[in-house]
Amino acid sequence: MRGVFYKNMNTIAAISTANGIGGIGVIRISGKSAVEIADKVFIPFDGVSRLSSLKGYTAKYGKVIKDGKFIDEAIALVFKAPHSYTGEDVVEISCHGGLYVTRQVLRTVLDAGASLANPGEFTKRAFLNGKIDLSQAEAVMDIISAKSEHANVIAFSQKEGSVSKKVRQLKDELLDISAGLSVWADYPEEDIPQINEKVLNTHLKKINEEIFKMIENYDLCAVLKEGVKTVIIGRPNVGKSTLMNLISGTDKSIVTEIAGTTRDIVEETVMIGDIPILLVDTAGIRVTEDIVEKIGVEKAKNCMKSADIVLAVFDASKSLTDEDEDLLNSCDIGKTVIVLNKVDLGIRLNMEELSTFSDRIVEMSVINGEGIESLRKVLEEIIGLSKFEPYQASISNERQLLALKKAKAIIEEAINDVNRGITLDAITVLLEDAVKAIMELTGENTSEEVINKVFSKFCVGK
Ligand SMILES: Nc1nc2c(ncn2[C@@H]2O[C@H](COP(=O)(O)OP(=O)(O)OP(=O)(O)O)[C@@H](O)[C@H]2O)c(=O)[nH]1
Ligand SMILES: [Mg+2]
Repeated sequence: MRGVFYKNMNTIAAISTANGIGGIGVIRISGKSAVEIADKVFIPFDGVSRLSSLKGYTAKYGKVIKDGKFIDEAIALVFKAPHSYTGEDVVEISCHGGLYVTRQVLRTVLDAGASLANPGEFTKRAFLNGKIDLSQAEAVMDIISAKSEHANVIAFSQKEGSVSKKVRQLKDELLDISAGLSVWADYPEEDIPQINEKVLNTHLKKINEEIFKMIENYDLCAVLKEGVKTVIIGRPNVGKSTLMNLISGTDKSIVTEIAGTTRDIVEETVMIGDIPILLVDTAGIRVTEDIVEKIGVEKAKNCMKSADIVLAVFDASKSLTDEDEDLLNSCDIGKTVIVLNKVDLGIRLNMEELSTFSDRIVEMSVINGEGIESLRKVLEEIIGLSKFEPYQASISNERQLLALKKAKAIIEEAINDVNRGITLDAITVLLEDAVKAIMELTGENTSEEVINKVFSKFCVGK
């Protein structure tokens, strides 16, 4: 379907800058009448030229007018098809970034004949016109929403075509194998060397390994994009809220020497190094008859279950209590970091006993800001940041993950079939299905419904 729509699509316009007050606001117009429509509303100050007489990549300073009335002064930038974001003729009018004025300029452009763009319609046109594939279009959205350097690097490498390239490579390899199989199956009487099942198996396994690596990298990418839910837990008064405030650099959580100060969930998004963390402070866990505190304790326990990482805080200056031990027993140690706080008061807690639960122990004096660097290192290690290769082809959403999982399952079936001596015809069919699944990543084999769904998540103007 790509490439077909180009000539027939109407001309669309929208405000492409954020919905708010800014230094400038950009109204983007795209389609075959973009320049003609812009000419109706924009008059260059030089008094002679028209936008339609300009070459691509040219800007003019002038005024936006409506029915002869001055709306704003602006710069119009002309792009000529196919050398534009959408692949169509595009005019971008940069005016003053006030809420009222940008809307007035947009209204003027719409009155001159453009239709209001749907969410993501500019990027959708770039896709339909073959400027970018679906994985690159999705990367555009990821770049816009990236909250950290890592997330931005992943999105940018996808936008630059890392996934597209990988898809092409895997597709070519699978098609090569499948072509070899077909030739052999179709012309058995010809003098074609017999397919060596061992070689075929090795080849398919190598492809599957590459797909597996992409799937594995996905979890890490998701973490870097969406943030890691990290819950601070421990019995009352061990310094959980002090830790929350130290990491977040705020005094959002109330700190007092009274046990049972925090009774509700307190959340804050923070960065540790380049990792976005959704940090959650909770009520101290203890047996209590206080109705409000009881609810807080229940909430804390639930939070612990849904956390990616648990920071279990203990008071180093006191022996482990029964409450501490209960807590340790209920922790999923694989995702737990033991924070041994208040080391400034001396360590009275039995370290040997504690280390039977986990060797991931960070000594801290949170009140003095000590130990935060060690905590950061341990967090990076748990998240697996050292294994992360941002420039690898990294998929970035569930849609892409599903397509890859589908391809992997099909190839596994093919490998099993080869081992069981199933006819090569049947294996060829499986390999063709695997190619189709892989092509879903780039949108070459994706239904219109899915494509529409992808673009509906964009904002208007992108
Ligand atoms: N000496 C010392 N005191 C600390 C340290 N960290 C916290 N405290 C003190 O311990 C007390 C309790 O701290 P909080 O952060 O409120 O403890 P909490 O675990 O949130 O307590 P609850 O909300 O009641 O569960 C306060 O008086 C803090 O100043 C530390 O590293 N050393
Ligand atoms: Mg607290």
